[in-house]
Amino acid sequence: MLKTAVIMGSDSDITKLDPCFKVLDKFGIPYETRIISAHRTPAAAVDFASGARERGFGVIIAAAGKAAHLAGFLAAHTTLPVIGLPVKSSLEGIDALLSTVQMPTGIPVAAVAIDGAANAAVLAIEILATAEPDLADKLNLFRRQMTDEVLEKDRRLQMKTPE
Ligand code: RP5
Repeated sequence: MLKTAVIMGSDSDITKLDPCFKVLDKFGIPYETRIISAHRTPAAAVDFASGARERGFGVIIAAAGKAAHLAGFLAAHTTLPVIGLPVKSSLEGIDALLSTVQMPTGIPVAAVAIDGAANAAVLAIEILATAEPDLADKLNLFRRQMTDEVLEKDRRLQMKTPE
């Protein structure tokens, strides 16, 4: 299976990525994690993105806050799909969200919600699953479990609520 790269702009982002790691682990996805900054280590960002496909990566998750250029900067140096994860670090994360999604035509970044780390992982898995039928089966099971959980919560609520 192709690997997933999880890149964060600063070590201060790492706790925000816990839900992402949890989902990747749950699905048995091979991944590598790096701290690479579009602003503080731009050469490393170019090096990583430009060589990522040859090194066996299929998708890149890029988490950054503030003027979050990491996802876009990586996307500029690879044709792998890049998922931007805007981190709430200042201005409620709106700065990072807009910096992540407002990409020029031809260099897209697929963005998830502010601090939406779990969904970044789910989206990465959905991308990988286009070439991995077993992974698609696991995603279907994951969806069914979510559905069952909500139905069960609703059933319990109905039992508590007087008619
Ligand atoms: C971004 O600026 C990082 O991704 C982080 O979310 C934010 C603050 O970084 P530090 O100043 O804490 O290193 O580049």
